[in-house]
Amino acid sequence: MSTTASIQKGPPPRYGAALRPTAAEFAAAIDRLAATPLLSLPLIGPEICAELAAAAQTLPYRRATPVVGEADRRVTQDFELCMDFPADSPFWGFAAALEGLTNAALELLQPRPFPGPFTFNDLIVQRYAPGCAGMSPHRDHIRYVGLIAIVVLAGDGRFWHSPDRSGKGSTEIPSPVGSLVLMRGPDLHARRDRPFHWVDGNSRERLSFGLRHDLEKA
Ligand SMILES: O=C(O)CCC(=O)C(=O)O
Repeated sequence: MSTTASIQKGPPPRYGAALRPTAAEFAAAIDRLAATPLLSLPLIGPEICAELAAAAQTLPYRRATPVVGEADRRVTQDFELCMDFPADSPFWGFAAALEGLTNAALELLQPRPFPGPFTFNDLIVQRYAPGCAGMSPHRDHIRYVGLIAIVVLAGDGRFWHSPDRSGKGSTEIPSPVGSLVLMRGPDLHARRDRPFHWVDGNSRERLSFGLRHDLEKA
């Protein structure tokens, strides 16, 4: 997946004040990721969700590859995606604001759970049609290090944490509109394991905004 532009693009980061957690609350969430591989928390209110959801509807989408991986690593994907954001898209400013909150939080934690400052250099909007199959159990690629942030902008559906690729014994992670699912990536808290997770059950169009750091990008 490729989003090559930096989050310096786009309008100034006016979303900072719209993010609900304080740096201390966000630091506490990152700290909890030492013991649990993923969690969710309220991030933004309905007005910002509606604004970003409206911006998401103007993006150029393509269908996700329906099946990736082979045999016991097969993952099915039933959604559309966009990784190609116009320079004036509000998603740049939003990403800059979340990156700012993340770094303010990391500054508060001793020892630092991640070496050096953190950047989100890989952005994606995913659009799930009502009644689609969603995305089967998978782990994010090992090159997405540190923190993985998934912001739910619209719709419904269930986000699951699974012990393995079978999906058996999964636990639902609450993901209402406005929430952030925060997931541990390699190198956070010096861990290398990655959580299995999956999405299903949306009856209304679901929009999510994913932010990652891809080691293979500058
Ligand atoms: O769109 C979502 O809610 C989750 C997406 C996801 O699991 C992923 O892209 O790895």
